[in-house]
This record gives sequence, structure tokens and C-alpha cells, in this order.
Amino acid sequence: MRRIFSGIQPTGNLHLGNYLGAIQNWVKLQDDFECIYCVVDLHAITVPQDPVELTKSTREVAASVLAAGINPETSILFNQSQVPQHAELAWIFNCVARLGWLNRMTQFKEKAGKNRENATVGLYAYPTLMAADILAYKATHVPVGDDQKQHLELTRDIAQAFNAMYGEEFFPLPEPQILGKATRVMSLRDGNAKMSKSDPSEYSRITMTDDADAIMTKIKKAKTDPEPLPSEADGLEGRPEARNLVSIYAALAECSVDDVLAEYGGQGFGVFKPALAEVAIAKLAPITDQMNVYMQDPQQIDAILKDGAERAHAIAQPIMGDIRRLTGFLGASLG
Ligand code: AQP
Repeated sequence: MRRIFSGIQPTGNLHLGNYLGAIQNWVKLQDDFECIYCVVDLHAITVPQDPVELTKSTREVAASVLAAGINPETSILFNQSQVPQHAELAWIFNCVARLGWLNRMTQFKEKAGKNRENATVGLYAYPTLMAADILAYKATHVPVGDDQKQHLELTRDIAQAFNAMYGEEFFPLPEPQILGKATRVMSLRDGNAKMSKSDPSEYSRITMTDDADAIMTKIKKAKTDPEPLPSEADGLEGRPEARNLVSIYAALAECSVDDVLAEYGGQGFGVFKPALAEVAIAKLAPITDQMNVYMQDPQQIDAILKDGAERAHAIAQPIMGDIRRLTGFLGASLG
């Protein structure tokens, strides 16, 4: 059996990195896999959230995913907190994972920053919840951006440790699927930093709600160096901003970096940036329009998420029943 699970946080407007690193691949995988896609609101509250904004972002993220082409009839789309097995299994995994394993997680170090003592316990335990998200469905494949690779390795470690503790090959070891030409889209302001929803600069990212003017302005303002583009990919070495823009172009146009450089090698950014903006607008504008249609009907979004949650629950509940028995918990869960 091949089952996909992947999630996305409702922590603000989705950006081009989320689209190219995750959602574009989610859409393609629908043809070949049973797919479960989740708006991970339990993950979102690992950092402070305004409750009204969280509800709004949950609907917005669901609308973006639907607008990008997720079919809620063939795939399952829901928000995490509606299915209690995620939190229940995360607790069990908190009692399997070791402090030493979590201490190695680079995302916690980056997000906690210098004020580590003030970070929530939830932010620290984020990877055990992510392991629970995936393994509550015994998912076999997990499409993610490159930034989540380490968490996926931890998920495999947890699955293996659980299987060893309880003497059974209960969980599959899920495979990361790091797909596409832009597995790590970088900030438009700094070619060494990941494009991220939480970057304070609006100009660091293109969001799924940006209109054509905003996309053009942000790309024109993107940081670059004064050299023209090289004709070969080797020439992008040591030029992180140029590499990022060329990779974004290749991912959007669904061609190779070599193809992009064959066309634009020798040209300056004065020519390349408007061309990139046109490709981005052509790709994103129809999605943004469709997203706005969904956003005008929040009840429809809520109904899709509820239906998805019921179907997700129907898969997770019996698996959780088996986990409870293996663990030695008396009685059935009410959740
Ligand atoms: N810059 C990126 N390039 C490629 N893929 C990316 N993803 C995120 N940023 C990039 C992928 O998008 C999926 C959902 O990510 P997420 O929202 O769950 O969390 P995140 O990785 O923490 O994203 P952000 O934008 O950095 O959010 P904040 O700022 O709120 O923490 C994942 O598959 C991820 O790999």
C-alpha cells in the first residue's frame, strides 16, 4: 500500500516556497497515491497565535491548496485539530523519542533563536507531533521541502524505536519525497535564508495572495549581484541570489536550470527579472483568483475540512486502537 501524508501550517499567507516545495507536488501525487493532506493547526500554536487570525489562516491555507488543484473528493483535506489521534499519538511518541534526538533538530534552534528558555515545550516537541501526523495513518511517503528532511529522519527513528520496543514491525518507515526543481526556495532578500512566512520583510517572499503588480515589484527589488547570468549551471556557484532566481524560474516553467541559462545566459537581471515575474504571474494568478472564489464561501471550506476530518478519523482510529493495545492501555479511547 502506498499512502501519502503531508501538512502545512496555517501561520500566514502561503508563499512561493510552500507552493514549489510542497503544494505543486501534492497536486501531482494525487494521481498515483492515496493522499492525506493536513492544515496543521496544532503545529501552528507552537508559537503564539491570535485565535481569530488562526481560524482565518486555516481557511486561507485550505483555499490555496484547493485552488492549486487538490481534489477534496479523491484526496483527504482537513485541519489537524479535528482528529484527536494526532495529539494522542504525539504523547506516546514523546515517551519514545529521546532528548538527545530532539536536541539535534536544527529547526528548533533556528526558531527558538537566542531566547531558547522562552520557547514553548510544544516548539521543542514539534517533530514528535509531526511523526504522529504521519504514522497515525501508517503513511509510506511524505512529500516535503528540503527543510523538513531532518524531521522525516527523526520520524523514521521513532517508528523504528517503537517497533523495537513492542516487538512488531508495526509502523512502516516513511520515505521523504523531496521533489521538483526548487526544493529549498530562498528569501528574495537573502539568498542564504529560507523563504519563510515568518520573515519580517514582506519583500522576502511572494505570497499566494500577491497580485501581478506586487509580484513584479518584489522580483524587481530582489537582491542580486551585478554580474550577468552565466551560460552554465557551474557559473551559479557562490551566487546564491542568482541561483535562487534561476531555480525559481525553472520550477515555475517546469524546465531545467540548463534550459533557463541557455535562454538567459549573458543577460543581466534587468532582462531576467521581468521575464521571471511574468512566469510567476502566469502560474500564480489563476490560483489566486480561484482562492478568492473559495474565500467568499467559508462554509464550503469548513464543510470540505469536516468531511476530510471524518475520513481521516476513520483511518486513524483503528490504527490508534492497535497502538493502544500494543502499548498496554486498558479500554478503548473515546476520541
Ligand atoms: N522556502 C521553502 N522552500 C521549499 N519548501 C518549503 N516549505 C516551506 N518553506 C519552503 C515546505 O512547505 C511545506 C509546509 O511548510 P510549513 O508551513 O509547515 O512550515 P515551514 O517549513 O516552517 O514554513 P515557513 O514558511 O518557514 O513557516 P513559518 O515561517 O511559519 O515557520 C513543507 O513541506 C516545507 O518543507
